[in-house]
Amino acid sequence: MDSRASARSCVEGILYRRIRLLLLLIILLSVLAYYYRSELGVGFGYARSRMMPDTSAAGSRNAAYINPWAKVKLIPFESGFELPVYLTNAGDGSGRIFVVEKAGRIKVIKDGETLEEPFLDIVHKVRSKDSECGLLSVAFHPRYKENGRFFVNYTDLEGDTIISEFHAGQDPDRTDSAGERIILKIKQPARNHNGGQIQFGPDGYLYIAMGDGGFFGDPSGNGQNMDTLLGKMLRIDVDGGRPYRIPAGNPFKGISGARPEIWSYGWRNPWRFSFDSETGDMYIADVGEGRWEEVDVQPGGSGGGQNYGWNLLEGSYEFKLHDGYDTRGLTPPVVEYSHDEGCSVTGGYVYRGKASPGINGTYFFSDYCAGRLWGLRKKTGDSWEWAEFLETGLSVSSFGEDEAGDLYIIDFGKGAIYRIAEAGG
Ligand SMILES: [Ca+2]
Repeated sequence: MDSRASARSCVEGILYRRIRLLLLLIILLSVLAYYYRSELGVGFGYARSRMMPDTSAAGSRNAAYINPWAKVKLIPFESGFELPVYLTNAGDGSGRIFVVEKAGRIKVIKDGETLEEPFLDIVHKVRSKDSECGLLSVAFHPRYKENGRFFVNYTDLEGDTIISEFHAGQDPDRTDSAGERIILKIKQPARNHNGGQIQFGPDGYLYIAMGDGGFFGDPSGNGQNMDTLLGKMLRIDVDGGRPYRIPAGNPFKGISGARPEIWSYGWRNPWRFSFDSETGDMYIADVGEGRWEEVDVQPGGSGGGQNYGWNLLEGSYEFKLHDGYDTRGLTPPVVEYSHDEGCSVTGGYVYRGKASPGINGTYFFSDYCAGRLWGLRKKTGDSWEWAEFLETGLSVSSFGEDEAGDLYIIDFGKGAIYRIAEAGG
């Protein structure tokens, strides 16, 4: 072999190794991109158009899509927040609004002004660097005014879910983070699908939405496994017993092989849910896998125990349905939309404020990628209609409600909050 040929083969060798390295890098990046295309981690522009199945496996109670029944606008309310993921009120007559920042802070808006010092700061306890981890929500006890108790949901430094209680301090706008009492710790197998919302129901019990624990497609089948709290809606009584008591009416209490905390099951990642303050109906927005986003509605006083389908179904369509499975026992969504229209549903609230009568009874929700403001309302019986009210252009992480029943929409990316109001009214 002469020196030129040897140089060439050497160059070819280097080139070959580089191509191999490049291919490996592309494969690695693709895997990472897929893994992180999660509920709060947009930006990879993953495939939006998918093959759509032509038949629903679970039957349909799907809402009819119509023109909006009112004109709605967004009024800039407050900004300057750092990755806000939730907003709520304390129900204590103070009129304050509490904004949850993902890193582990709760800020207070008082008399229209954001206080510099946070209401709660647990940044040192929270793992927030992954897109679906962090301080995810706060719920004030229905008698917060008397007892000062409030509850948070966050991922701890190991990435596990913590539901814990804090107590208001001397200064009503500041809380000592040392006074934490952990109510529930739930091991998380992966960084994604941690659920997020906690909320007191009209029955005074604390509801906790738990995602399926993550990875893809619910590999352990947690959504349908009654022996785990993952992939479930939980209901606990924080007023009786320590750390909590199982309410007498919980549907799986006393059933062997089932965790008594379970209120409903078959959830993938119910990031946001709420109760209609007038009817007690529960609205749950469950984030889909690769094709279907959904909103489910459970009538007030239903008694719980419903199976919402995951991972047998995604939306009302087959996902990992066993041969011959009778889907009649599964509760299909009221609204489902494909990934041609969004990527991750963000559940909101039913409007029951006084200021905008044209949207009374309308449940507002959105999508983190698409930013459309949708409304859903019940017609008669179990028939529903939904409509697009606005194209907001926001990356909607959550909605929130103040003491007057006014609703807010949160832009995660820009850290801004808008109030939803009827336009021209
Ligand atoms: Ca479902």
